[in-house]
Amino acid sequence: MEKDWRWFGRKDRITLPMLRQIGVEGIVTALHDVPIGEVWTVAQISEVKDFIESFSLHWSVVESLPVSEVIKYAGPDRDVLIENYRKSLTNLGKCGIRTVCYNFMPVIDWIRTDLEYPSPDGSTSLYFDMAEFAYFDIYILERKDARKSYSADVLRRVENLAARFTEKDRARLVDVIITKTQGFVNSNFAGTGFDPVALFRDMLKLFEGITKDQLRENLRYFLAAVMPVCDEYGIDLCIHPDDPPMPVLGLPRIVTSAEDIDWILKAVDNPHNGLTFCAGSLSSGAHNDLVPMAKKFAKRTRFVHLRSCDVLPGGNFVEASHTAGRAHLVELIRIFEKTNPMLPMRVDHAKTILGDGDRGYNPGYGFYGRMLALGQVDGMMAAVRNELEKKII
Ligand code: DNO
Repeated sequence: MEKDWRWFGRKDRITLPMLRQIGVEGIVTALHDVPIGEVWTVAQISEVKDFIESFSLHWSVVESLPVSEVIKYAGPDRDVLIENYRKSLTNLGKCGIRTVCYNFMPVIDWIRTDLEYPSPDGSTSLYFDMAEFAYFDIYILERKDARKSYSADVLRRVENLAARFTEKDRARLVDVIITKTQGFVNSNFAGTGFDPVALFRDMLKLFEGITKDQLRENLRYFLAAVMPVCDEYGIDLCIHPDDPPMPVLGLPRIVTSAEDIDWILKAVDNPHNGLTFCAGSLSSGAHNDLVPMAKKFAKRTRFVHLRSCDVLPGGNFVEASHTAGRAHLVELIRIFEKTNPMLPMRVDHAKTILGDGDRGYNPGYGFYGRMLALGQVDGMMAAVRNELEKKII
């Protein structure tokens, strides 16, 4: 697979010359400053593309071209927003960019409750605690009927938290779940000058009454409308799984399992309707068995995120090292290398090590942690290529 790296643009303190030295081949990035729903112009895209190329790298994948909430809940303006999306895809196509990742998670993208969960070795990892998340839902968002979404055991743990949580703990949860985790991937929550909880509540209202089936239909409608542009320019649009892969905050989620992915790929059966195989998101759901999933979907996989999770009791999970956890990255690499050795791949999040946490990087996107992970994955890929050459596998 092609060794790619998520780079957050000129403001990123990890520079393109640094990436060249560690063997990165392709760049994954987006026009992070363009608000969701606005058209990406050829001028804006070319400017970033030329900058990347001036360092002898190339812009391999767009992550993400975000889908407006209006499209997800099928609001009255959805056709206008879909037309804008088609224009952005056209402009990317004109600039020669052929792989575009997106997601269809309503309101909230990826979710963690702790960005500095300590490991015995002194490193830290990204962590999800179901009870803390339920506390956020019940006691901070105060969502109506929120308690019905959780088991008796989780609710018991929530009451324990409620008995001891201070204002500082509550503020930390809002900061982690909304500001720090969403801020850099979702321009709806970027910047300052708004009340994150109030905004969150307003956005949740937009999806009141939307079922899983309706959300699926809204995705089908969107895909049917954008596929002709993908066909014209040869663009692979690849949906990112929901992270974590389960319904949250009373919202449906539709990219959580093999059955969901199968539905999406069949609903619009076009090779440009592809998958981002995010091993990290999928492995955080105990119901997902990644090796058979990779085998089943390898042919429609257009982009790979390599990362692994350990699922813990009570619905909690922690991001593991790239050589451990339940994702079985070496097996996944065997499958993807065999199917398409040119597939773009990035290592995704990694552990925070060696002072990465003090350098102002986006959570999960430190330098040393990802460099170590890339080295581990590079080694696995080299071994797998050797097996393939010798026809061992
Ligand atoms: C977080 C990421 C996600 C991902 C988007 C793709 O680190 O994995 O934000 O980029 O969901 O659309």
